[in-house]
Amino acid sequence: MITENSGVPEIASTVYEEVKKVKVMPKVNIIVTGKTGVGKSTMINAIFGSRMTDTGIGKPVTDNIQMLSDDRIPVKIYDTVGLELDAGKQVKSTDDICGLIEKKRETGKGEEYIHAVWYCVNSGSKRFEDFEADFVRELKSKYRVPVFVILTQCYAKKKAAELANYIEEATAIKPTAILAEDYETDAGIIPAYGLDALIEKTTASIPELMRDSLITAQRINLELKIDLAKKIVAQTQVAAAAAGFAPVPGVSDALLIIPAQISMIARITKVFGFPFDKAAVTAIVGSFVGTSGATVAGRAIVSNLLKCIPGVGTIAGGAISAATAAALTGVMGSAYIAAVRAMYETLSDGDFENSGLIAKTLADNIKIVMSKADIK
Ligand SMILES: Nc1nc2c(ncn2[C@@H]2O[C@H](COP(=O)(O)OP(=O)(O)OP(=O)(O)O)[C@@H](O)[C@H]2O)c(=O)[nH]1
Ligand SMILES: [Mg+2]
Repeated sequence: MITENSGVPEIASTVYEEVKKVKVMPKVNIIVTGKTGVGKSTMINAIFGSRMTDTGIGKPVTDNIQMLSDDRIPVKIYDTVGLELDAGKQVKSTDDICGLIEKKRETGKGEEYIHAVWYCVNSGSKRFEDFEADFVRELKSKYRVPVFVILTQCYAKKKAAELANYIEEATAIKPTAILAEDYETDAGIIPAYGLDALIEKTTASIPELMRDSLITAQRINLELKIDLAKKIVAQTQVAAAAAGFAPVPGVSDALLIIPAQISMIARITKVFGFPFDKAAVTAIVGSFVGTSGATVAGRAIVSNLLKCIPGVGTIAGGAISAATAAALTGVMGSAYIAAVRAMYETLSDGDFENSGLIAKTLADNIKIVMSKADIK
């Protein structure tokens, strides 16, 4: 149990045990298909990070379908070998995809189902073929899977608009225009765009249980991650308010809410996809302690959080109301989200694997946020 006199190492150990208990999320299952070379792999990389295509390579499901998955990411991508021009192969490929959807549905387990199909079309192609339109319509109406038509490599928006109109007429689906990677032209660089909208649309049309998985797995839409983190804070505030009512003799009430806050930090960390090893945990706990000294970290955490709540001051005898318990938790949650946000925007693809860098940057950011009283 964490007491007034607990030090950073002791609290960090407790946190670390708590982190290990955080439930593994179910994997959201997405089929990515379209003709060869449209940019499927480039898009998967941009959305989920290179580790998805580097380390997740290679489990053949059929001749035409490969499953990409990585233990650390709650998503399974079924990457299909391009739908070829040859009519025989087209039929084989589309049959394979429909077969996979049916097979997964037959399991009767919602977590196993295919939750979305991303159908990619190169925005530079002259036409959207009839067989493509038929296939997309069939996925939608017969197989009842949310289907998104994606116009890839969209650096010439005007030209792409014509194709988009044609596709919408043929399928009744408004395509999402994307450029997964910056595109270099003689006139300058066209920055990547559109993937955040794709993630937002997809998230909105999959079952709620899978929504958190997709938000966690993707790295493109930071706002969705922040919203999910805020939801976790709100849930924890309810739990903390309840703990505020259940006094334990000899222990400050304020300390009783720390375990709930600990699992809050752990859950939020997972949403952002950071490695959370012991060193990172120790750095995070240490940064909430501030400068007051690591030997009495328990008390220091609480008094640091209290500083940020106007009108509360110190707590006599450690008794806190449910409202204060919720407020303390809110401060810790908001501080952590602010610190993560500041860091997230500066990270590049490979940095996510660098737990030393993550630990240090996060700890520094928490200190900065906590030193300003106006945490929102
Ligand atoms: N700059 C830029 N290049 C892209 C983009 N999308 C695709 N490309 C390029 O287009 C080529 C094909 O992209 P891939 O992602 O390999 O296409 P694919 O659909 O996975 O191809 P297959 O797996 O062979 O079916 C590569 O050279 C990419 O670099 C993009 O958004 N921006
Ligand atoms: Mg590919």
